[in-house]
Amino acid sequence: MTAFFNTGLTQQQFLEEYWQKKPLLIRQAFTDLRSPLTTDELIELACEPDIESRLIQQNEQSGDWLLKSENLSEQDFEKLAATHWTVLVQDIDKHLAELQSIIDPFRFLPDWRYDDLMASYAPKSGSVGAHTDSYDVFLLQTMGTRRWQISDRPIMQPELISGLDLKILKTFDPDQSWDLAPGDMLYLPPHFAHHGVALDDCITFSIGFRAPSKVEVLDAVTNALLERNLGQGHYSDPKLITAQHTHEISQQAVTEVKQLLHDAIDEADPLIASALGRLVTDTKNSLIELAEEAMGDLPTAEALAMQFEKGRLLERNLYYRFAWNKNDQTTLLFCAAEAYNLNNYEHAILLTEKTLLTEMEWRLLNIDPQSVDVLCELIAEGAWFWQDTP
Ligand SMILES: [Mn+2]
Repeated sequence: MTAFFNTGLTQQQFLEEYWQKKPLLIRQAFTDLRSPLTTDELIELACEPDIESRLIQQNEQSGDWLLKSENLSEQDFEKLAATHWTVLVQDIDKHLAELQSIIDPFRFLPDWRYDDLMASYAPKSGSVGAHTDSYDVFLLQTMGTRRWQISDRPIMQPELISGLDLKILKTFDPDQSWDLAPGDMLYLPPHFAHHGVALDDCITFSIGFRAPSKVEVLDAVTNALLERNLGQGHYSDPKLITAQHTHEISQQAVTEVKQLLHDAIDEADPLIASALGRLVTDTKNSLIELAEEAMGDLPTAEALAMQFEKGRLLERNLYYRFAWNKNDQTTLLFCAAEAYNLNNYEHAILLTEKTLLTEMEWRLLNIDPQSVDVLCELIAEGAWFWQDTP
């Protein structure tokens, strides 16, 4: 049984008692934590054109909010007040590979549920306002102190301040308030209102987990049916009765259509795992350009063998998402919204969990030409790339 930080809970107990159910404050989840990045480094990342970031200011007098989410530049930061602003940078776990170690203690949660590590800096009184998220999140303080106020139950249909680009609650009555120091961490299930205000210069890491919505899954399943020319059966009504009014859509017809939808989902049953895998490994829009920088020609197995013999290493591209699924017949590996067939699920583990492939892993993969083909395709895709030789 693996411990869940220093809570006295096992990871399984955390899942049973808190995950998606209720908040959990963990004092000193990370002991002796020193912020892995400085304020200047964070601002520098925020100003990179390819990196998704936001600058949020609040007018101290009026309380009005101002959001800038594109083309952030150093000049934006020079003009800021001493207090009441915050800068947020998404996906820093991918931009700075060394931050993967912060994510490691969360690997007991399925990777396909994981979204990103967001870092935010705020001087005193900086905040993004009280809000809810549809995400599970772990809020880890890495520098300074932030006061988190939260509601102790989910708010499913929050009333928002209108006319803002930000989703800020109209009213917020906190039930709890905690001051988080470096190393302290707060877990919040989806829809729990929260409001974090910097008490001094502070950096907070948000380790966020996502979940697909019903319509996203429906869309993915519909596309899977269409690709295979399935789901083509039409509505039928062999028990039709005479219409009283010729333009009426009867309630009976609506019931039949509902059944038609259920039938379509049943027909899609063998495709659901693949549709889900492709959906959840789709590359984030904001990361596509960075991800595809590593794209190249389709290599041959012989070329791969030669490179590995030279001692070269293949590195996994952190901008891509990977997942796999195994049933009685086959193993599917997913990457960048594509599905690849494998004979061997152990090879799926290698190709999705390892960050580096050496000649040793190559020898394991090379027993199955199917696995080698998939690796070749992943290299062409840029999902695995040759590390520069020093
Ligand atoms: Mn939030």
